[in-house]
Amino acid sequence: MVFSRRSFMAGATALGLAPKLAFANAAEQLIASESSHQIAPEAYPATSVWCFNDSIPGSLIKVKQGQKIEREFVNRLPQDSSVHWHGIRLNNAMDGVPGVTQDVVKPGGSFDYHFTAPDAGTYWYHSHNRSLEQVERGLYGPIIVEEHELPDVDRDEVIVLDDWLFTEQAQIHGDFNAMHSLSHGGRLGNYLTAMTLAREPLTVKQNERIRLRFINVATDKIFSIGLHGFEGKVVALDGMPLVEPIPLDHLVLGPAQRADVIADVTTEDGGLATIVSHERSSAIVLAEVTVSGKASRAKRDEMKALPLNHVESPGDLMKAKRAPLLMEGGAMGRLRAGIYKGEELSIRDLVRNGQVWTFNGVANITDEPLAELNLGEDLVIPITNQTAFPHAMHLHGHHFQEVLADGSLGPFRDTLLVNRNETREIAFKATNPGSWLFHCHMLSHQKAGMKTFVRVS
Ligand SMILES: [Cu+2]
Repeated sequence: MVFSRRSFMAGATALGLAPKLAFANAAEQLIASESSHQIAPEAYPATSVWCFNDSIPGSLIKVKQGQKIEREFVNRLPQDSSVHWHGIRLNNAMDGVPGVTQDVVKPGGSFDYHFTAPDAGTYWYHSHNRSLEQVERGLYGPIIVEEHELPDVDRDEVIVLDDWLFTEQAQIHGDFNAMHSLSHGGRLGNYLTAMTLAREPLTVKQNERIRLRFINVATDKIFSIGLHGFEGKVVALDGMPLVEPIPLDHLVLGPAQRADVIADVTTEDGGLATIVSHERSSAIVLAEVTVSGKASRAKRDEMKALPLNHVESPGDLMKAKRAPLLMEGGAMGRLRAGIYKGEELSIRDLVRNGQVWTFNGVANITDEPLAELNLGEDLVIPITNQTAFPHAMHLHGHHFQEVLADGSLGPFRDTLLVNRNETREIAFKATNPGSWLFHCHMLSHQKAGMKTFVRVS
């Protein structure tokens, strides 16, 4: 007789042998706690952080496509918390949004998360309570959902991009209410990192083919990444494989966005390849990659696209529901007044409540969704950014597509950068029932008002 581990456990329970064995079968834990890690160069002290499983980035969660992810989240922080599984099309009750899909998890409390990961790709998890503070302090980690058939690469590396606002002693600056950053481009840091999971510099071989999974976990920074000494293609965005991989020039990643790159190392044996961040008037080297030795094969075959995930596109957009979203507010914006908690407030009173941004004239989430949808219905959201800053709009529970100028649909994404004075249209088929947050993933902007939701029933 063949039986699974689980059925054996059930049998053991029936025989009264439970406690020890059942415990061995419990979900793995994801423990959020205070810790200390060397983030800045060695000349500086270690940084006090909050993180998952005592690790920055938090421990890797890796499953095969279609498998379950099960974690007992344990909160050992001095604050309420929760975990959001960014980009995974999961069941609503597991989405980790306090006040919308669950209650906060109190200090000392725990919550069992369990869901299936239907799509292969690069995702991440992070705190979704007081996100600006908790994500900034280090509460994030990568998720890899592996394809059934792995692409032909020699190695697979996660690169977590972060932007830290440090004090002179390399401690996380504790002012999360600074109105200047909330009302401008968000909390921007003074120390950039591109971290591998081992937090060690990479050593590669010439001609090696590498998959690099970039995840921008920064609270507010838009990274513009350059890769020198690599030749390849972007094969996936926000987890979802691209039908046509795009040439790797430079990579713009807004907060929460991901890009999978498959590239060959072109730097000669003994040289250095680099990953840089393009800043306004300079480029900062985020990582030096040592090239040592030569991979046996000289030149590889053409890079192939990854197998597509099965996400349904919206149908006839002429018949779709439309829910326009107007973004206003912020510094240099035109906002005079806005609704907050059901009351019309002047800009002065909004600021007094820490609110400076509105969606359709309303600051922060209310009981009113942006759109009510029936399961299977299509929604188009024209997003008009009338502020002086870019915003990274993230939809929970679904991937959407941008409606391009010629009417065709762009790649599936879960987060879209909308620049100032732009109107961009996104569309998706409501395939997942529940209340799904739709918010700016610049966590400063989210905190200061940019948050709504859609309801699918
Ligand atoms: Cu924003």
